[in-house]
Amino acid sequence: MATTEFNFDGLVGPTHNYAGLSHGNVASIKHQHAVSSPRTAALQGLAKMKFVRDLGIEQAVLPPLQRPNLSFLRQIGFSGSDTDIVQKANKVDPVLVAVCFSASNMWTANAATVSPSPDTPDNRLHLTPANLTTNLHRALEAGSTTAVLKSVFFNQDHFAVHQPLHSAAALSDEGAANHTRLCSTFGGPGLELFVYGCEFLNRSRPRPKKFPARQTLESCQALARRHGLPDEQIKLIHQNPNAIDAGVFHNDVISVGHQNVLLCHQWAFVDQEKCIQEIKSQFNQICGADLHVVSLSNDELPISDAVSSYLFNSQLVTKSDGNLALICPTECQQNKNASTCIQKIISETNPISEVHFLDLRQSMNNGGGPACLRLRIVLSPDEQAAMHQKVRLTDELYHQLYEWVEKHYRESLAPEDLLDPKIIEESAAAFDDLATILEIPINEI
Ligand code: SUG
Repeated sequence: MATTEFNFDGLVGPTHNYAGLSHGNVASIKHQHAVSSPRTAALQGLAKMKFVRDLGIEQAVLPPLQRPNLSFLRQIGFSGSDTDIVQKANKVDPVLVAVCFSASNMWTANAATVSPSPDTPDNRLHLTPANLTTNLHRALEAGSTTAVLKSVFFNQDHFAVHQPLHSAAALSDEGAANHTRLCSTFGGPGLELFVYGCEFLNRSRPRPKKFPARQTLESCQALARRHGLPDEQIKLIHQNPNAIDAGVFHNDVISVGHQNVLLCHQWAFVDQEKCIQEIKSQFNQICGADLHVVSLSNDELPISDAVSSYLFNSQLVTKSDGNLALICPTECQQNKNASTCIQKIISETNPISEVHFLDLRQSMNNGGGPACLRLRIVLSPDEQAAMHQKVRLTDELYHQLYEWVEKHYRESLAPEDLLDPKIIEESAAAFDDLATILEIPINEI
């Protein structure tokens, strides 16, 4: 056993639906009110977890949060039976119902920012759950995600699970989707890139005009301070505001980094050439090696194709032979420019040697590709032994979860189905069973 990277994927919850809740997320808006398939969504997610594990990469699962979130409706003043409050909320605004049913915590790249122990002064793994302040349905995840992470990483000798940053626009934080750790070896020191969409307190700096910047400089600085990261091991990077306005609502829609590779679009960052040079030299100083930067021009991959294909939301993973594999959504195969770029990437001289395409259409329709569905956590052998063991994806757990989905999930879910009183009971039964399978009291969190 060595220090290695685990992918913690979010298990899709039984109320997965298309509500068009995310302003600035092109796919979410496009599929508003479409009929979803929670069962297919969950099985596609499980198939990805199994695929990654079968490549020889450590895989674990994070549970969905219990939905509908009826305590949210009660907290904003609705009263009566469970069924009553959903009906009452629907009369006020159906969006409130969609918010309380959203299964959005499946995108665990937004669960937290993670600094592994080789980077931190107290040699503990630090996690700060994201406050997800920008969107109401996502902001509701923060408290429960904190509780879930505390139950998985309960051992305080090894792990520090912080509280989310204050839920305020100036500290808006969307977690690992805007954070990348580069390194030579997982157990060696890393360079942590924090990408922000705006400087909230400095209005003179460029910011997007059309869509929200979901991550602020102020939150990035706070995260790095909290995790105790030395200045020389962090790089604060300004995301290109025009990219946000083109539908790049998180940095992981326009760049992906893994170990000694950074794959990005030419319009990912402000003042990109200078920024890349700085990242390269900082990487060299910390890791004593060269960083491979693979940059795609807008001629090769127009930004609209980057957004529709989600090429940069692919996962880069290290296989046991040391080569990197790119795990792309099938949309990349169907997009001519994306597929040409991928062929070029794997034939050029860089550590990426193979590509795999996975069908994640159910999640993609809400703007969630392969990389959105996973939270990367580097763990030493002692840390691996100290975390909650039931979340590690074994053959047994895969089969248990597969059967659990088949037993509890609906084949399809239309917007009006959220008003069906039976769905509340069905969902509660699913969470009771899941609590037993994962040995996490997810039904009480
Ligand atoms: O926050 N979609 C999510 C997608 C998150 C993708 N994550 C990363 N890029 N890492 C979001 O916009 C859509 C929900 C709806 O419309 O029903 C949604 O929340």
